[in-house]
Amino acid sequence: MKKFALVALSALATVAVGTAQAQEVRVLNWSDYIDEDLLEKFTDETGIKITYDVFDSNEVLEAKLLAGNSGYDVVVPSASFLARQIQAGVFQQLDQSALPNSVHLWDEIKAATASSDPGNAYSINYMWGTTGIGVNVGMVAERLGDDYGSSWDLIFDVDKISKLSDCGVHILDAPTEVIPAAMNYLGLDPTSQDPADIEKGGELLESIRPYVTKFHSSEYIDALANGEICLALGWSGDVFIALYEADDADNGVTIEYIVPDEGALMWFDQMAIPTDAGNVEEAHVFLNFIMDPENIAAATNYVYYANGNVTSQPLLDSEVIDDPAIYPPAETQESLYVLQPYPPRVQRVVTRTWTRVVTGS
Ligand code: N2P
Repeated sequence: MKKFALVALSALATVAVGTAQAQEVRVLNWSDYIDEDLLEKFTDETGIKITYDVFDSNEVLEAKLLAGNSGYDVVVPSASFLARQIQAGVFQQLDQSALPNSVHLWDEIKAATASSDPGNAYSINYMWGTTGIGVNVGMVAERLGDDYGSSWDLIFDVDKISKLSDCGVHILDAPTEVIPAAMNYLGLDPTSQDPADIEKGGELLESIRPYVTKFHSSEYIDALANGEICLALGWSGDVFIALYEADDADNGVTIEYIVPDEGALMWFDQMAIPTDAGNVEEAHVFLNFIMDPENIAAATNYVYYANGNVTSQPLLDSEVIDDPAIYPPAETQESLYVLQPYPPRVQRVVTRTWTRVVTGS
């Protein structure tokens, strides 16, 4: 009898351990986008194991999601891509009752993301930012003079970029962000979905292509910080990571992030749960953890991107919340534009134009 009781007990224990181990969440987020200590904190607090992978392209994420069975429970597309993915049935509606921390979300950002995700039914904002220019101050001043300004002409004026080519230029491999920036520089509406406008943006990009060292969306952080390149068309927080990396290394490199005078793209990265996610409950626990003001403040303080959580703002370092290039004041916001998703027909024009720019064919 005693023996039986022991066996039964150990069977129970095995079941309990088995259940605890099965609790996991698989997250696919942008590279260089979180303080890894937060992931440890999540597992410590919830007992849920986390698998965390990274990507650096909306197009690559979209291909994975449309193929189905991505194996992920939480993914982070930009809002302008999310809208099309919702329509394609890629995501499930969030269970709001499992997300009490959503009371901390910032109405202004919720209003902006609602145009891609009506009622914010499928996603929560993780971070938002701008697509602008990272500059190595010393190297650029040496070639263009101290008054090199804050215009997109650093990238799009052949006369300027050709003088910077020798110190290294990276441009994001992000067609739906870079082509509209070129259109904007030409005085066209950057949000235009007219193929003729998109092709004009492409032609401008082809004219500067000989001076571009690389089209890539994450290597520029270290390259800027080490002084390997002097100019990058990149994302706000990434340039700030490079800025503070160089500062810490005390390597003589000074980096500046510019929101160009002519205006820039303001984008929103949204956390969402795929329809075929295997760990839906745990995914909600993760989203709720991210919306805890203390946690999202720690993430923002680490990656220098603004977030969509209003309660987190008093917890932000002043070098973040008070920097107009991270949390742009109203007057800067007026020059920012937001992209709507391209219908498939126009998306194909964007993709074809971009292939021509990058491969020269
Ligand atoms: C993080 C880049 C995310 C911004 N390194 C692009 N949506």
